[in-house]
Amino acid sequence: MLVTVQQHILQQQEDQFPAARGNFSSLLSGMTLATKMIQAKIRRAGLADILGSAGVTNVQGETQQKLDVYANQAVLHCLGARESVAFLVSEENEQPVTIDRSEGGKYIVVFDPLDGSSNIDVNVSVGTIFSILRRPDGAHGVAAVLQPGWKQVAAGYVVYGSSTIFVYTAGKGVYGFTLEPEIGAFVLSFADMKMPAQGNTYSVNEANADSFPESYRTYLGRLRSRGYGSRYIGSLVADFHRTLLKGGVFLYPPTKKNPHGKLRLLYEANPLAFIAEQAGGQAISGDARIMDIEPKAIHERTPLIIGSRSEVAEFHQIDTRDATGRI
Ligand code: AHM
Ligand code: MG
Repeated sequence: MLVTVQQHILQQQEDQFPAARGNFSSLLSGMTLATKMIQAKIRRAGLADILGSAGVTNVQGETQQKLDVYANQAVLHCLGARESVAFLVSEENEQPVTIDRSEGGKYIVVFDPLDGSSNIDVNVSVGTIFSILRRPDGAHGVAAVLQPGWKQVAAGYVVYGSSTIFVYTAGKGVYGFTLEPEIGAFVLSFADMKMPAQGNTYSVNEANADSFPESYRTYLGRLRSRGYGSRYIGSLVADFHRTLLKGGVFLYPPTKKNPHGKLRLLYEANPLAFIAEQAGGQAISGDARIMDIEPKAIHERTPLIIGSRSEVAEFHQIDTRDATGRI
């Protein structure tokens, strides 16, 4: 019999959060509803007038696509109605969106509504990424949101690819669900996902290689000399999803243009790091575990090295050696 994401989440809630009284599952089902709305819109891109730029830039100074705006509104709308939510923090909003409730919500949801959106116009996979945190007692605003990744209660992503796949962890393994279009439900298709301990590809924007720190260039040279192949889509969710299934490593190093890397700690690196670790992989920023970093700002960026245990460990070894000058 089919297991839907709703059934699975309810089961996990009973096992893991017996006191949650439906709050947590209601929150995750708000997220699945939003992503179904987003995927329906994406499937119609090219038919309706929804491709292209919305004519404005977001807080990161990036051009917002019409679908960025729609996806952000869909998540705000679907989660804003859930009682358990206190704050919503989006890549597209400069400040947290506070859900004003007298009784106060218990959870904070941090998300990238449409990752890789510059790929939409050319029909390449894009995604949604989210991270769920507990609201510290009585905490408000930005201070409530600035928590290290190890405090995440759950995290997940959706990849809008040749099929639509929802992957999440609530700290007890990683589960993947495929949207069954006939019944409109996400159905369990990947139980207890494990990342291979080693792979044979690396994934990085190699056009920036001249401005990577030395340790990254040494590392990539070593992988190449051992016959690794290269795969890079330019949509983090899609590149990560492949790495989760096939193994290997994804990197976004510091570059001349982006000295702290390009990817955002709270709603890109942390949720994917949680999933990677739950699947037996690792995620570091160079010298630090991603989920140990104490964030200082909501839209903070971090270098990211994420993937199979073996490849991430090898990078760490080279990076540490370079930093200390020891062989
Ligand atoms: P976005 O969240 O604004 O779409 O930007 C993040 C995207 C990631 O999906 C992807 O890994 C990265 O940007 C690609 O960057 P680059 O074009 O520099 O390789
Ligand atoms: Mg993104």
